[in-house]
Amino acid sequence: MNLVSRSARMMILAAAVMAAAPAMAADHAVTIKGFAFSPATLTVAAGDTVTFTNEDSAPHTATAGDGSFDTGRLNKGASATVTIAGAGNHAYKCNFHASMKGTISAN
Ligand SMILES: [Cu+2]
Repeated sequence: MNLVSRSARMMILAAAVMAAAPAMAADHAVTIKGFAFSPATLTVAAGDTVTFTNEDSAPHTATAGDGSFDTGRLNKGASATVTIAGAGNHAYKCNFHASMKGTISAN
């Protein structure tokens, strides 16, 4: 076997492995700062994860109204990663501050 054919075989093998593997879930970031979620609206693919990080001194949560995710209490500097399993629009809020709202739309 010469080097060219070995290289071609490796490329074919790699392509086959990539095609067989399920789509990789992406991670998205939401920052909580100044008593607001940023970005407040976010579109993801179902199965993706979202990491919420609290940069405020006050504790916050990101709690979906439909129960699909909940970070629980995030103290200053804390973060939590949730999986957005279901498609649709998931409105969420902070359990401690009713004015803090966001929406994650999953396709
Ligand atoms: Cu809050």
